[in-house]
Amino acid sequence: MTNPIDLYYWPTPNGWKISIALEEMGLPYKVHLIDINAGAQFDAAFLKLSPNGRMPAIVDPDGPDRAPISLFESGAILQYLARKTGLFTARPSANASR
Ligand SMILES: N[C@@H](CCC(=O)N[C@@H](CS)C(=O)NCC(=O)O)C(=O)O
Repeated sequence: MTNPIDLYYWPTPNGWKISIALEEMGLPYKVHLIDINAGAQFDAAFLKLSPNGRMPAIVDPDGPDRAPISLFESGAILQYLARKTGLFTARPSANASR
């Protein structure tokens, strides 16, 4: 079992893409709501994770070389999760944990 991934999320199609991927990949995760209607995407702490001021973003405490990594942009997050798990990709897993 890997440590939970932190998912910075609001229920929009871009947010759903990542929550669906995490569910289908069987990865544990914790949801942190980023209320984009209230401007939470512009909070300084969130901008450190997602400098373009958009959700979704993730922090994986078990990134490459077991070091934490943060990612933003849903396409980049999906590619990272696919490579981490070896699921939904034709490429071999670089960091298989399951
Ligand atoms: N290209 C980005 C787009 C993400 C995006 O547009 N997020 C929107 C919600 S779906 C957002 O955070 N909007 C807040 C804003 O623009 O202030 C991705 O695929 O992750």
